[in-house]
Amino acid sequence: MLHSTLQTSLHHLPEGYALWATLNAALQAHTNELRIAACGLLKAGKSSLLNALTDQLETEWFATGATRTTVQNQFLTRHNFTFIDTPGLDATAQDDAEAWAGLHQADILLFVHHPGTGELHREEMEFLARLIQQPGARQTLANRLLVVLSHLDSISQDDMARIEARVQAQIHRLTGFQPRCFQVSFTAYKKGKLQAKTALANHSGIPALQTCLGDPSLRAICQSFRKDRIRESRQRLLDAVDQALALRQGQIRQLQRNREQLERNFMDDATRLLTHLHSKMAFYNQFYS
Ligand SMILES: Nc1nc2c(ncn2[C@@H]2O[C@H](COP(=O)(O)OP(=O)(O)O)[C@@H](O)[C@H]2O)c(=O)[nH]1
Ligand SMILES: [Mg+2]
Repeated sequence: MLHSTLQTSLHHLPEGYALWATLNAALQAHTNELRIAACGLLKAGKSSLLNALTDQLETEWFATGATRTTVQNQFLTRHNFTFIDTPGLDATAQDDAEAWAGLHQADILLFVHHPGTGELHREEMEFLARLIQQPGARQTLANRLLVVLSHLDSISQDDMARIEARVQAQIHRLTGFQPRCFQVSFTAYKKGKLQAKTALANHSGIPALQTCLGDPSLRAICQSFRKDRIRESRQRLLDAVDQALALRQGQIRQLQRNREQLERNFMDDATRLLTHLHSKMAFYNQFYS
């Protein structure tokens, strides 16, 4: 619960609560283990991917399914990371708000796309456009955003390569960079692991993603991102305060000008009245004296 004075102050800022919440999330996340969030459309394969990365192949900590299963962010800490599953981006406005609350705490973003649905959809492009605008995002997003194409098992190699090239081109046009891209199969990984078929598990693409996540250079990039995120969130809040103050000062100056004008009008009226009364008095004095 916010302190009531702060609450009242935020109320006067446009987007005040959102700016404060972003800064707060950045400050809270600062000392925690690195956070990896899966994001993407409904049924892209987000929850399945996180189950693979957190060894939840049979237990499925992150509920999967053909319907809208994740409506709240889900967290699980494993292998020195906290994994965050977020609701699908194309479901409801409430799901979107919840997903963004999770993404504001994330360091590494697994952007999961189902290549069976073709290239990136409008909602995915809009999401990426918003992502690049997040505080501190621009400097390091090229390294922290990992594109994951799921369903490698059910799509031909040619189609997979074609979709990957298209997705990369779309992201490059939007952001100016080409993120790393991983083609994965959750089902191949699960089968490979549960049946001790190492080649199949390796072929699933999940181990390559795990190696990338464990890379110390990615860790270092995330640490620098956290500092950028705090600095820029704080700056945006301060800028909003400055803008609100400038607006108020302008309004006060205008009110002062109005008051001065009213005073001048009043004095003019009063002077006219007095002059009029004096002349009348002079007239009556002359008449009756
Ligand atoms: N064949 C295949 N099915 C997958 C793969 N990844 C996910 N699925 C299935 O796709 C459906 C949606 O997956 P889910 O992880 O719940 O997607 P989410 O909505 O993005 O979390 C589920 O029925 C999964 O079993 C994959 O790599 N290969
Ligand atoms: Mg899910």
